[in-house]
Amino acid sequence: MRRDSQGRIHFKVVFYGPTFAGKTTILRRITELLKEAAEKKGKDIEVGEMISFEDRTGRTIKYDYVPVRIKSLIYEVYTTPGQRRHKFQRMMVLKDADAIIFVADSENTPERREENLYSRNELKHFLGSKLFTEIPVIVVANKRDLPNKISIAELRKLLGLPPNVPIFETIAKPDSPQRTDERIKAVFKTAVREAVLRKILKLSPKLGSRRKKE
Ligand SMILES: Nc1nc2c(ncn2[C@@H]2O[C@H](COP(=O)(O)OP(=O)(O)O)[C@@H](O)[C@H]2O)c(=O)[nH]1
Ligand SMILES: [Mg+2]
Repeated sequence: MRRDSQGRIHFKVVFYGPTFAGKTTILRRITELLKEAAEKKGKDIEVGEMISFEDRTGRTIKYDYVPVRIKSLIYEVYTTPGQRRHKFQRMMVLKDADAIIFVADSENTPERREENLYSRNELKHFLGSKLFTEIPVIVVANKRDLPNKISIAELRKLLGLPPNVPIFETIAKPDSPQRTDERIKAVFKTAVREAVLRKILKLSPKLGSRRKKE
């Protein structure tokens, strides 16, 4: 979270996960959906242009980025490049994240399972004990349209997720008739809500202890 020179508060939301899981595709769809909402809701929502740094095959090499204003708060949304060799770049994008959206690939092959696990372990390595505590993580199982998809129970076990962490099942593929727009919206809404809530609780610990007792 940071405050700009005009006093506006910015939150940083970062998409993380293995290469090819669908991070860029999901952010692109979120941008489109928010633009539709902005047309309807007028002054409450403002969406910038999404910037992407990709190689010739469409792989993210630095990050994707889109700024979004909802009412008085600004969300700066990034994706990380998933290929293993871009580790340093991922660390830079992750810096000061207020919420993370971890996108796992549901394809059930040994290679993709291994990529999911590698990415999850790397995130743990970067964030240590802050993972799931200080920094909220929203977990997405994308590509639920695939016939050979990993079961949610197996994915939960593979990623070692605490039982209270939900998994959002999505289909983001642009030409799929099954595309799960509502679920994709819910992923974004949950991420921004968690980012803001976590900060409020941190700034007023009394409120946090009251919340726990309830
Ligand atoms: N089958 C299927 N393919 C998807 C889905 N979402 C994205 N893709 C495809 O997966 C590939 C990688 O997506 P991309 O967003 O570039 O992945 P990233 O590396 O995580 O940013 C692209 O060909 C997408 O069209 C999905 O829900 N189902
Ligand atoms: Mg990408």
